[in-house]
Amino acid sequence: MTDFIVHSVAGSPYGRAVLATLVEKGASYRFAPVAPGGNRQEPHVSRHPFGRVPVLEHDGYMLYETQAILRYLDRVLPDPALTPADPKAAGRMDQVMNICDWYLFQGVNNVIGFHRVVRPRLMGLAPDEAAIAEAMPKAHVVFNELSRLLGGGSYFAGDKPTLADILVAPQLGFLAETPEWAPLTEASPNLASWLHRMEARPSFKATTWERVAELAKAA
Ligand SMILES: N[C@@H](CCC(=O)N[C@@H](CS)C(=O)NCC(=O)O)C(=O)O
Repeated sequence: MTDFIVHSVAGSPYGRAVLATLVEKGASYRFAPVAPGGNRQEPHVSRHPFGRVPVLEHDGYMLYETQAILRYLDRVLPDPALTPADPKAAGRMDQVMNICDWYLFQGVNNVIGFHRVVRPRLMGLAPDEAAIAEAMPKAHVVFNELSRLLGGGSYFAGDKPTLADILVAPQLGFLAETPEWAPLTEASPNLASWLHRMEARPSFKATTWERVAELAKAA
């Protein structure tokens, strides 16, 4: 039985974090594609008044905001745990998740990833080079800080992946497709190795843009 419904679009990094969490948990789910441009129209705005994706539906319970969804899934599907038991490690996980939302997505991925990947692929438009150049100083700060927090560890909050790794990896996966990736990771090769580690996981192989587009087509 499919317990979980994920309303999202193929290619959404936040949507991918939800799907990857469900795969990590071994849960069955249904992908419910939001039509192109339909995120700001009914029926989607009744699910998400801010017109974003993803939205999780579980037994009639509706939840948006990816961090809330990931934490909810970790509570209702406790095995394997994706939140460290140790308070300091859990604090680090929460910190990295907030860096993702406040600094990595806002002003970095929603500019560079949008102009380099989304605009050309979905809209057939050329990237705005000036906007990308303007986002680079902030991008360097974010990459340097994520690299510092990761240090020599395998994952951000211990020796196993947590919700932080699952939230950040789709965002960096997007940026890895851009020419900005090489200068951004020049001083932070640990982030590039970490991304390879994350992308090798079955949960990330199962949730690439192409794989989710297939799910959307079959829905
Ligand atoms: N704070 C939201 C952000 C979600 C978000 O911005 N999603 C993007 C796709 S990755 C989106 O819906 N963009 C559509 C738009 O802005 O029109 C969350 O954590 O779920």
